[in-house]
Amino acid sequence: MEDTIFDKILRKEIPAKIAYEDDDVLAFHDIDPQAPVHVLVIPKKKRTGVKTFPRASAEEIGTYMIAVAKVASHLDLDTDGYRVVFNQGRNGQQSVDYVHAHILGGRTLKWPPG
Ligand code: DGP
Repeated sequence: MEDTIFDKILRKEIPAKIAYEDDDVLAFHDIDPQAPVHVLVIPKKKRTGVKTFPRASAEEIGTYMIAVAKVASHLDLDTDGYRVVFNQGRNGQQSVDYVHAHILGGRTLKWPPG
């Protein structure tokens, strides 16, 4: 698997503003925020994208998704709400081949997305 910028952030080789960390995930603020709160959550066990999830266990993906919700809660977004986005592949505009959940909040978000 190709080494990505998120592998380097996880290894603390390059800096990021960490929002949350536990045994399973690392969450850090997006360098190009699209909302007042824009945090990326990556699993410590690397997966390149959502399309690999069918090859993972329900426990692995369940643990990851529960952690995404925990991070949103930790960011105090439960009351007003938020959006979770996964970009997958070229049409999804995925630019980093390390799976990451975008948590967007802090304002009313538009729908549909572009
Ligand atoms: P995506 O298009 O879904 O692959 O989103 C990748 C996101 O990663 C994008 O919103 C910008 C963010 N990003 C890229 N490089 C860095 C970085 O070095 N640090 C941080 N904090 N975010 C980054």
